[in-house]
Amino acid sequence: MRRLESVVVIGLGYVGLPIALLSSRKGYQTVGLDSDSNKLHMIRQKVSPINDADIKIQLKNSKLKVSSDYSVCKNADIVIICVPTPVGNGFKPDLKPLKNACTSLAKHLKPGTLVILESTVNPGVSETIVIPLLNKSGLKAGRDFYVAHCPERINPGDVEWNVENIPRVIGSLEGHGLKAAQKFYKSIITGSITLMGSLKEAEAVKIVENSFRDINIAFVNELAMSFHKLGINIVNVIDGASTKPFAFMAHYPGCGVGGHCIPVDPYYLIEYAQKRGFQHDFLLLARGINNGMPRFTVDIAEEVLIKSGKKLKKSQIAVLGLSYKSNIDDDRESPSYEIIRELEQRGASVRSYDPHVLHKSSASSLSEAVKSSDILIVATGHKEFIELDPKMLSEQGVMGVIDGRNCLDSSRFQEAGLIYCGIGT
Ligand code: SAJ
Repeated sequence: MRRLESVVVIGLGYVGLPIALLSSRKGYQTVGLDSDSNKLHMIRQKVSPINDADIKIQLKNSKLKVSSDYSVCKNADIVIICVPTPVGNGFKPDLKPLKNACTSLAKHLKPGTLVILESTVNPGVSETIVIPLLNKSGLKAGRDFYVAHCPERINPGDVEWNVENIPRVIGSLEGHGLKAAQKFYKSIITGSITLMGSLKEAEAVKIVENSFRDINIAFVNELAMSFHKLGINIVNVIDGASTKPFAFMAHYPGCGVGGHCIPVDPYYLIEYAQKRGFQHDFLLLARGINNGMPRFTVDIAEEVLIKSGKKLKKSQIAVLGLSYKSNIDDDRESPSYEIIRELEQRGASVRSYDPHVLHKSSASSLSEAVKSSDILIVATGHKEFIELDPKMLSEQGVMGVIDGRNCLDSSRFQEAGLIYCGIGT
């Protein structure tokens, strides 16, 4: 099989840009394709549109070309689709970006091209959505061009696992596509490559690994709500259970589950199975528990206020943290926004502050957010919040801190005379 030389990556987000840079660095003539002209301008100026130290460095020395013109696919041996696959209203999967990408690609697909889908989709999407749209090119998948699925596993903020060393799985419509995809990934990554028996199996792997995480988080979140009433510290219990060297994997409770993966991916499987007559009660139950954690967090804040003779209505609350996980600027599906909505619905006035998401913070500084707040809710475990000075808070009139990520040292706050309440601690 001749070495495939040229690569086009469609979608230059947190998944597409790393793989485009890697492919270019490994010697492939690589063109990144995106519809966002600002993003293309930044990349041409060697400025990273994503806040990732590694990407910033790679971009500086990269020969990656970028374009918004799908005709570049005419010269591609490999096209990697990395467009977003979010969920819309009612948590219904939104495949519009994927359909648009396939429709545009079909107009420029050349015989022999290997099309690899990296975006997360439910089982069956490659065969029932992607391939029919690409076949509109007049070429036939599996005969004139090839289709494989290699689900992305980018983990934002992870310093250990990156696009080059993360193990991957690959599924394909048929043997040639599978071999060609395996050969490509083998030439650019150091992580192991596992071949799956079909496109559907590869699609299911990603959904299952992320649903596994969601249900385990729901398990400890339910325990946290129970132990809150039982006066048992769930974090200590999880740490104790973690001393068992086998058959236990620690997850930790929090004020909610955010991000573009964990709270989203299970809905893909739920909807796909529902359409075929199976109800994933357990996945739906877990999603319900995790979606309820922002409300539980506000309940705790209300409990603390009532204990101090105050009401949530008309109280001043500071919500610290808007991104969905610590020390990154990604606020997609962040539970912080649910917490803010819930507080305002119950009549509290809210100031929000996140140094990583300043443009969406209502306060321009930590001190402005904290000033004359009755309660602080730490919704993201940013290092700036872990370093909060309890004495300063107490002097500012703060009476309580709700630690939505169980990330603070409770004793420091209690010694300063503040009421401290974690999630299940
Ligand atoms: N969370 C908890 N408790 C936990 C773990 C996470 O409440 O024990 C919350 C986080 O605060 C966050 C959300 O869940 O709001 C998601 O956190 P995450 O650590 O799962 O971060 P993600 O969304 O970046 O998930 C990615 C996923 N990677 C891919 O899909 C390629 C996921 O599969 C990884 O397991 C995860 O990173 C990881 O392990 O860091």
